[in-house]
Amino acid sequence: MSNAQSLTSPPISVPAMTLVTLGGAFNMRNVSPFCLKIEMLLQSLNISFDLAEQPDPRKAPKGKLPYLEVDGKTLPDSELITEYLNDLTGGAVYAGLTNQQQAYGVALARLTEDHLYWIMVASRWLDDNWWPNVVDGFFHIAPALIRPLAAGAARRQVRQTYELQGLGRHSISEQRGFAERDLQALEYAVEGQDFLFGDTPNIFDFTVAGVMSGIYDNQPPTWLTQMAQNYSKLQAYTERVQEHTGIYGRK
Ligand SMILES: N[C@@H](CCC(=O)N[C@@H](CS)C(=O)NCC(=O)O)C(=O)O
Repeated sequence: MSNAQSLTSPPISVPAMTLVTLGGAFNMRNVSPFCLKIEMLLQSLNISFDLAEQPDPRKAPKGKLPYLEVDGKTLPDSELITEYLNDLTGGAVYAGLTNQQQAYGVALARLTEDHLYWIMVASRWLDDNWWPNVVDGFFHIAPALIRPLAAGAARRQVRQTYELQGLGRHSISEQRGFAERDLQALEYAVEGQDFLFGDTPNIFDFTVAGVMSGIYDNQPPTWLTQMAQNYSKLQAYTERVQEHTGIYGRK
């Protein structure tokens, strides 16, 4: 896909880029918050790019998606890609943000990507009722004969990682409590304003909306989707960010 539409600034001269993403699943076009965030960022910077899909993260440079192909090199990790794009554009990513806004933005990014994200992952992978959707969505590419084996091994790894992270050591009702507090904090952060810091969205909005799009739009709904639907201002905000960039997580 090529993007040439101007949102905020005139096109700048940049090297050809391909954003490699996880692709779609669960009725979503782009199922990875980190990939969606970078798609939104590239679009808002008015940088032309191609999109490619790699449904097997093990084949990505650090075993995770997204990564950016640029200048014959691969650049993994959405935060490192963000820093690269900020340098490339002479600081456009954080332009106009005060130090305090940036500090607050980083804190919200850590909340969504390093805490709430894991609850989202668990709500898909570790809920026995939802698990068949993961097998269909992520493992349909595996040959039918080894599909249950491959999916089961990956699920054990997710369970282990969730335990190690710490959230996996809590009961479901305690995990629900952590999720409520994250969602409430995000709703308080966005209520009464269009975007986090003014009338146009920036990288921190893309970060929050990337994760929230995954929570609101995966089909069928997870227990976390149902919980998040009680936060109507957060849902409206998530829609607003996607509408503004023209980049949606859902199909
Ligand atoms: N810190 C990384 C996280 C990326 C990430 O966790 N991507 C997920 C998809 S949403 C992934 O590739 N997971 C595969 C795995 O962990 O094995 C970033 O910001 O890019």
